Amino acid sequence: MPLDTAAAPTLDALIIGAGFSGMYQLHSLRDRLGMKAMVLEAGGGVGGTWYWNRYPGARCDSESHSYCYAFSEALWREWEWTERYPGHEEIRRYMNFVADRLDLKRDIRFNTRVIACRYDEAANLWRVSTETGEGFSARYLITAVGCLSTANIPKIPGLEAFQGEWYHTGSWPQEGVDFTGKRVGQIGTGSTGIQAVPVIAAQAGHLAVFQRTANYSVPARNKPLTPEFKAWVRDNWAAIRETMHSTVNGHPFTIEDRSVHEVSDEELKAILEKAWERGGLQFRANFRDVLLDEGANAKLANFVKDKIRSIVKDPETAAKLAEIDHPYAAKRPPIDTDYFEAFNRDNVALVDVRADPIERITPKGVRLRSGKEAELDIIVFATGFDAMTGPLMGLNIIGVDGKTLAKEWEAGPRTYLGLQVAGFPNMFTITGPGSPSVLCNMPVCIEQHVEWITDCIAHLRANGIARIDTTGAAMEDWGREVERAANATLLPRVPHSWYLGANVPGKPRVFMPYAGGMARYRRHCAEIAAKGYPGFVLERGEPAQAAAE
Ligand code: N01
Repeated sequence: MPLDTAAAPTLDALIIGAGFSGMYQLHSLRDRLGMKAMVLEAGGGVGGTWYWNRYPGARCDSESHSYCYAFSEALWREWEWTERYPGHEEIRRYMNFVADRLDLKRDIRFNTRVIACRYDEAANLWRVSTETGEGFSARYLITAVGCLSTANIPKIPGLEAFQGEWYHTGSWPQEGVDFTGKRVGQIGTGSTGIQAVPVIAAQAGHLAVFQRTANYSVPARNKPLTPEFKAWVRDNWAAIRETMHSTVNGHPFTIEDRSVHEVSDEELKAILEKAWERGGLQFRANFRDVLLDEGANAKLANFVKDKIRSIVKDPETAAKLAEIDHPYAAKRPPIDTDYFEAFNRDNVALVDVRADPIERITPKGVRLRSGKEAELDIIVFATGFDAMTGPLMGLNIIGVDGKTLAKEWEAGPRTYLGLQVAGFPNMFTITGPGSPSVLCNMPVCIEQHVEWITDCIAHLRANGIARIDTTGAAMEDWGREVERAANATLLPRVPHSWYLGANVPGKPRVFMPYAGGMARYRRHCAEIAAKGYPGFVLERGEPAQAAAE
């Protein structure tokens, strides 16, 4: 494994990843604190997960005016979104706009994949190596690698001998894929698969959708934004930001303070019909107890199942699509544009691979246990990600006394606040396991983490502190809080959820994100900083900074 040489540049901070988090972290450390910072990015451009996610129908489920940076009113006012939900091309255009506006690209090394990070205790530096053999060293290491960026490609025997083409949605070819007239098989019906089906179906000769777990979905009701709405967004930065900061999931809408049980069946139906017409993730925000109370949840779940049965014309297909085995929104709730409607097309077939599992991939297609074989030209894996821990494991991180993050997390991730891991000093993990991350509108939780880390580093530099680490005890305490918060909801009750790591064979089953809500988490982190960082170990020392070039 290549290691850096003595001639390698010494930086104050090295940031891995140029998505929402890495870009804002670079801006904060370089332009606010005056530090020498650099971003290493595997992709050929900015965008992080959006650099790779270019599959048909790829679009964010957060509304565009909330899926952007909110730290600067100037930036906010300069950019105008065109649709209710931003498509992947528009998100990349936005990320490039921000990178250019803040002059970030000069400190981002693209096409540079990090393969190893080692803490050099004697020098109190992180030494980082890349795939091409380059080495870097820095006082602080900040991982900005995202939560959903390591593709999960199931190990189905025979894939290597498949004679057609195959793709994973999370690393889609830049030039796109031409489905015209092709026989396509899509494996996976999560948020991604549900977005892709109608778009692929409109182009392909035939589409077979391999469904293992039936899923809820609510219409997105995407639409172009009106000039009035755009003007309202531009002029209401402070109020929208305040709402996003005060809500559980960092979205720009609040959760109604009423129980499903408080309303009559007629009222419930009227509320849900209206919410269905309005569309989007706020469907679940009509009641406070959707994720807290099984009975309340079942009423919403039944409403969605009825909708599925009313949309899908073939009763057998409708029954399979509506045979959902988990509470509504206990897995990440998808939203869609004509997903269920796609099954009314003559060229779309649902294949129930829970009843008849995929046995192998043959040179010609996919064979099921029953012996049935679907002949395919293209297989699309919409099979999700090795979420939250996968991207960090790919960095091969080694801390004090040669301990590896892989070994430390053998039984599941342990962190303090999702921000630090004991024995890995001066390393911060943006949206790490144990933080709200994937349960929150991402830019909101990213901004909170970046700002907290920046304030923390400013504090260390101002007080001559050379090393910050956390302790096993702090991680234990926080782990208990993460568990308590999860168990107060219906979220951990889904055995096949990626929140629990259950989608990756052999991965320990630990509920990874913090379910206590973004607003509560934000207050807690602020309190920790205000009290002088209890739970962290701060060591004085030579506050060496990177040499000027
Ligand atoms: O992945 P998933 P995703 N045989 O893991 C199936 C975010 N996102 O890419 O449920 C057959 O949810 C698997 O079946 P099962 C969002 O946070 C955001 O869709 O394990 N099937 C499931 O149906 C989301 O939650 C946006 O039984 C197999 C599917 O593949 C996260 O990304 C847009 C299989 C995987 O679903 C991940 O979503 C899209 C096998 N061997 C996604 N292995 C935004 O809006 C897996 N499956 C920002």
